[in-house]
Amino acid sequence: AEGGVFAAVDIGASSGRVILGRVTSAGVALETVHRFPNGVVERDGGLRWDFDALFAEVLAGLRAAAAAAAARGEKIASVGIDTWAVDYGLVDSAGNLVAQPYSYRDDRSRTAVAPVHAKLDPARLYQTTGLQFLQFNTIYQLATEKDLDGLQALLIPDLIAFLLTGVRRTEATNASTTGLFDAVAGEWATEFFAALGLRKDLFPPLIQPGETVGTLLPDIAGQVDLPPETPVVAVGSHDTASAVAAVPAVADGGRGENFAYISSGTWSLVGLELKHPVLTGASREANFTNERGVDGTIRYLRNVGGLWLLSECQRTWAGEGFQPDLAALLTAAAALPVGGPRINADDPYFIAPDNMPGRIRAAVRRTGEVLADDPAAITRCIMDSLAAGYARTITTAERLANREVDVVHVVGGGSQNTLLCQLTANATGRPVVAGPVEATALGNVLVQAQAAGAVDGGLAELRRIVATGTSLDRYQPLVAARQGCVN
Ligand code: LFR
Repeated sequence: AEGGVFAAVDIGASSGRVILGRVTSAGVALETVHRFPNGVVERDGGLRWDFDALFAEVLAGLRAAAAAAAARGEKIASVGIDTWAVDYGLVDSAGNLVAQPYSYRDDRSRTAVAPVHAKLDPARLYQTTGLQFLQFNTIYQLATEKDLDGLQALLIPDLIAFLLTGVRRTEATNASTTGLFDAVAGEWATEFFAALGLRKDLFPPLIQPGETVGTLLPDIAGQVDLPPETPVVAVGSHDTASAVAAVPAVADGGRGENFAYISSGTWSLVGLELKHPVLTGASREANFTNERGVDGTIRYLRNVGGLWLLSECQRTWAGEGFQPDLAALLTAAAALPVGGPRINADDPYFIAPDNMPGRIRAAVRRTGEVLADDPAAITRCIMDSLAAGYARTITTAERLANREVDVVHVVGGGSQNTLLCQLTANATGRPVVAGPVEATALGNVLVQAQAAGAVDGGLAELRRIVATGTSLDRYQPLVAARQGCVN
């Protein structure tokens, strides 16, 4: 590959992978060399991530990447890491992780919201951080910690990078999800640390996507069969930042495409890319976030519920001995009539795991309707509710940011869900362009390629490369369906 070979570690809430990305002018060829499951585990009185197991999988994946590259006589130019946001591990001065990190799905942070808001008014928090309110934002999780003396908090991708290199940094796109980051200045919001009694150096110093964290520790290099001079490069370590960087929106006739994006996986992250944050009261009331993207962009978006709703249903059904194949389930759901019951997919009621079909039916009951205890009907309800949530969110984003959207890009796992994509086109009344499914890994690889000097021209060039190298599916809105006549 003339542009270089890069290893991407990409871990989501339900699975992780290590991918080799070969960059050429014709696009990026991805080779998945290692895949492993992930999920929250009940441990020590809370919902946590089994981080030790994840880190062992990262090492196994890097070893597989080294072998795959060596087999072709290639050299891995660098390693980049992305995961979900918000969560952190606590590390002592000797560099040991003191406990397995809590998951944002653990309920403990809910009770910390009021005490934090008593010290810092939510309006003031929003004016500085521009962060949407989610009960699990890092700021609330930290408020539940009893003793942070002598400990440092490392966000999950930063923790992996630290264990690989021995260097502690906080990558900026992910720092912007903590609730302790100034959206305008692009720095830590030092005054909030003081107000909450947190040490200024609780998190390591910031690093920007494209900068080098460090090189592999000799012991790690030996374990994974890579040269110790292999750099770990900071990418958009927040998975959503990497995914948005790889949205294949291309400038058309000299003007940028007016696009909205939906990064569709466990969550649906729905919004716009902006140059400047929107910190108005109306934006706060609509609970839009101003998270940082690569190249200093702002990801102006909302967390709408996601395919978590469906994967949790499937887990419950499997436990009851019913294991429908996803394609069959979606076909049966697609055959049901339009206008069925809906839920509010972003209700915090759906954050925790377990008995999702029952909770969805209960939520429908509260709207005065009835949802059959039938997997196809429940699946259809989830899809209709997500599509309605996307449409509402995009319309609100247009109003709040004073922009117009011509096209909706869906990237990530959900881009393969044809029912959801068609319902999204119908609900938004805009064409939907679906793909790539591996946007996060592509964004990770391309930011590394840019850092290596193999790609030049910023986000626009990254997106052109993705668009050139991916076959995209297009969906036109069906007007009749919007009027409730046919599917
Ligand atoms: C998506 C994501 C979202 C974040 C949620 C929790 O994987 O990173 O952007 O809000 O997970 O961290």
